Amino acid sequence: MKESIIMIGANGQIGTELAAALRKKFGTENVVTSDIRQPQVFAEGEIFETINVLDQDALVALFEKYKPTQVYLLAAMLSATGEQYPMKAWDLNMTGLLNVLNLCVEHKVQKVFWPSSIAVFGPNSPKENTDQYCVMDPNTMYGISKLAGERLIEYYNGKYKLDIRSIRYPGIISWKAQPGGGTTDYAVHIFYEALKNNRYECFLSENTGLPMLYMDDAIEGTLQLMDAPKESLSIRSSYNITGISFTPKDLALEIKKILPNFVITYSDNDPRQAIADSWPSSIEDSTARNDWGWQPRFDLAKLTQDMIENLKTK
Ligand code: AKB
Repeated sequence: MKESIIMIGANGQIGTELAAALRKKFGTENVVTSDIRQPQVFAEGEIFETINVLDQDALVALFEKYKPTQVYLLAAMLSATGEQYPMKAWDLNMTGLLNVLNLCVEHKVQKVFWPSSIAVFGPNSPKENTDQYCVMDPNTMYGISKLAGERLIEYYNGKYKLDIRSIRYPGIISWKAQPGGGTTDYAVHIFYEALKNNRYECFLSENTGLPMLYMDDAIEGTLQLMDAPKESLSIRSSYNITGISFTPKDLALEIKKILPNFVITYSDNDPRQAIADSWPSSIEDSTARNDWGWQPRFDLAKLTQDMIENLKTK
């Protein structure tokens, strides 16, 4: 059967690359991307609609026009910006999700993807190898909205049989599109600054460990989850997945192996430190491995090399 795919919030770090992967897999003519603003680059044949996910009428029109079989909802405000604008974060992350969930039920959409985050964990969650199920007490508006979203998608799956699938993304490292407004963003900015100025002032302290994932693995994992047979999915909230866990110091040492003159310094008193301190430093992902064969390929050395090679020629 021919797919009709809609991605909402497609211009961000993940959307940019996930949309490209979906176009390659399903055909450019079968993937409609949308965002609140036009993308900067626009390839021939790509279909784009300017949509605010909070605009109910515009969303209804989008669904009626394209009659989607699959929907990817990526529009969200991330952790650091969410702390600056908590009410806006709640509204975008929750009202946006509910708007899309209700339309997906109404239009009998076959499969839906919505990303959660390691931000669903909080200060009382285990710090190391954080389990799929454990104490979850997020203390950021972003984390609270993601945890509420997880409860909602499981509810919609049970009550309306909506086949919605989700991953708790850790920090995502990539070179094609920059992240914005997150706490894990340092792990991307560091590469730009290392290549441009040979130095980087990190907003997190040197020993702040966080779970991370290279974009290639994130995209492959997302497509794999969306392809998995329904019966194999034991989690209907959101799956823990991880690639590698490292600290700013570990990453700086790896960069120095390729750029020996690179210098990292650390700033004090950045509000993002408290967010990072409330999150796990590593997470456990055996359920994703068992249910749908999750298996990351990039370790710290490989991702560092790939980032530097690609950014040098960008
Ligand atoms: C953030 O830092 O807010 C995001 C995330 C971990 O969800 N990258």
